[in-house]
Amino acid sequence: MPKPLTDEILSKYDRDGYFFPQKILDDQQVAACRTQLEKFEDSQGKPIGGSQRSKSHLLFKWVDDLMRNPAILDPVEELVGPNILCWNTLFWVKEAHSPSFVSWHQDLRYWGLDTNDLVTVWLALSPATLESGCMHVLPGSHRGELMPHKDEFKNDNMLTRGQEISVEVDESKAVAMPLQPGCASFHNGRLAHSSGPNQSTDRRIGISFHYMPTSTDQVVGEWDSAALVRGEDAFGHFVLAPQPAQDFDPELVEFHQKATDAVRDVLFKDAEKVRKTI
Ligand SMILES: O=C(O)CCC(=O)C(=O)O
Repeated sequence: MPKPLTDEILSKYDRDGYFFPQKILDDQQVAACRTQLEKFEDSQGKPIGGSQRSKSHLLFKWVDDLMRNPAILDPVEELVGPNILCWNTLFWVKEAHSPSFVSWHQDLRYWGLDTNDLVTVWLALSPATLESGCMHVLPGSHRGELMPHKDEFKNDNMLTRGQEISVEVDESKAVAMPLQPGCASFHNGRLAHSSGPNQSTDRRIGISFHYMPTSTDQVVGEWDSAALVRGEDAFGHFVLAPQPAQDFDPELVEFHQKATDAVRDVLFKDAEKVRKTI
């Protein structure tokens, strides 16, 4: 069996904190996912939003299936080891011609997780291009101390607190990560990243999956949950999330509410303002 990641990719990840593109889904699978999302949006008469964006594997069986897809987990296992939790799954939808953006930030600054080994897999379900606002990363910024951030709460910022790195980011060193539908980027949770508005005629649809070793602990919130997606959990730091048998299973909807409230409390810790949903 060939290794899921070459030695070259592994050393690039170690040095730069990211790699892309990694093919995950074929065109048919991408179309099936997009249809599921957009059928749901049609049924509720509005785009996915608020807390539906977060821990979405608890609401949608197809997202839970994606979170456990071996094409994602095999490379993730090479990066975080055999016992893997998925802490969150998040939708990142920028509508066509939308000013929505994501300021420069480092995720592990805000998540209360005591690991350096968290990996984010960002999967494109529509073209993520320079025009549609693909992600940019700052190579090597996962090393050393986390940078200081400040909260700006700008309206079009998709981040909870509009948090942004408050020291100068040398954008001339930034690398764009354009992705075709069905491809993913992998980046370390300490890596600085951002993205611009969507100036294209299609929606830019992505889902991020946040994987970490089972040894990780939540050191800010008192209660937190994560899905065990591979191996065993010998630590018990997180309540293990149930797996949906169908979309919007009532018991899981209740669990989702509790789980996303807990994430919101961690994300807004010490913030001056708190949004009701995340
Ligand atoms: O979707 C984006 O543009 C940003 C995503 C992001 O910040 C993340 O996945 O951590």
